[in-house]
Amino acid sequence: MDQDRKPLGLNTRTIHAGAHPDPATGAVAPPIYQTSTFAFADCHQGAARFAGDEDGYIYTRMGNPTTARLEEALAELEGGAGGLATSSGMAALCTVSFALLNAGDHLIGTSSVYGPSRVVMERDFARFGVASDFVDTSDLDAVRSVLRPETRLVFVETPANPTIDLADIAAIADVAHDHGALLMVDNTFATPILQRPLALGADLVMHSMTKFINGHTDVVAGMIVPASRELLDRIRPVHSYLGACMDPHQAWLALRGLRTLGMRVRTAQDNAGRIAAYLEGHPKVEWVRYPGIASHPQHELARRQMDGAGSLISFEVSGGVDGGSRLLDSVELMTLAVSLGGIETLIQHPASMTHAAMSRKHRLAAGITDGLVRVSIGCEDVDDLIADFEQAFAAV
Ligand code: LCS
Repeated sequence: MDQDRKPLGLNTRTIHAGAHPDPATGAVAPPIYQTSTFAFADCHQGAARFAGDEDGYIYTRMGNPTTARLEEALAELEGGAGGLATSSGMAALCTVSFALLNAGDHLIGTSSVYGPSRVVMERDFARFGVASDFVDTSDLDAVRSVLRPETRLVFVETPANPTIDLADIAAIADVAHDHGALLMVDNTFATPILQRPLALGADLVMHSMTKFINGHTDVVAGMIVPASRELLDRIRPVHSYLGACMDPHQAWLALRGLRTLGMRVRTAQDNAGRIAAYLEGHPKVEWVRYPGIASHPQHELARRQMDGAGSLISFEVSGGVDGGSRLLDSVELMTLAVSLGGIETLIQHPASMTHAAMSRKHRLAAGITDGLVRVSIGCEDVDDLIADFEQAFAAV
């Protein structure tokens, strides 16, 4: 490309990354290579591919052309060395950890992460000798206070699920690197449209692509994007052997969803800004947590680190759990369901749903109060969403 040309914008790249006409047919939409295996021309070629001396596909668990387009697209958008597509967000987290951690190592995580992410790291990794501490990563001193010589990984979710707390990625990257640890950021809530952790110093990004990237509530999928070729090469064999790989049809759906990511994120974010202000002014709401409003404790960090506040809001209804349950049982247009980041608005109660597997003590320490309600604002007409809140609040 012409050196003097302005770099392409994020929306343009979201639409074009990994998109090239099919070499065999010219098909503009990506073909779904729904095959488990790929024929070799002869034994020499099979051996050369296994030895890594020749490029080409072998077996879909080890790589597939449809999945490769999605990996290429995410690597480009996150600014990484490559992508490794996984069957789910949880599979991404487990694959990275399995590849990079050993017995005797220690990891630090955000106290308010997606409940199962914490449970697997805290409880299951402990069975393999990996110790962990989960702290409020919006507080740099809290991160420093649990560092050990054997800390190998700092895992940050920002914005965090479901408290919507933010962590300063650049500052934590410095702390981690000073202690010889890697920083991985779960960028599910922000997506590369709003936040690019690798440019801020993180070593790895992971996604639950089940959420915004696919965006249509019809796929479970994940992605790992290491910053360096060295990390990619360390994780790739484990990704291939562990078997948490992506199916080509799943990859095709996620690619199709990815192409409209920019528009969906912006529409949902505009709606969320209006709804956060509406909730903040509502007499039956105790508090609202949304990075786009001045009352958010890391509002300034959001402005510095993110290109927008996103579309996840948490709040507490007056009357605690009871008030919240009445609201959730009364919504009509919004759907009472876990997950997030789809085109439709989903509302849920973390203490009894997504974060129920965490102990109540850990939930409260992480700021996940019993009455916290999380809403993922979608792309509906915002007045319709506000009307739904109005009628549901009338029941509280
Ligand atoms: N990371 C974050 C930030 C998540 O929100 C989730 C799922 C995961 C990782 C795991 O991804 P999965 O394996 O489901 O693709 N979060 C969910 C939630 O809040 N409600 O239902 C799932």
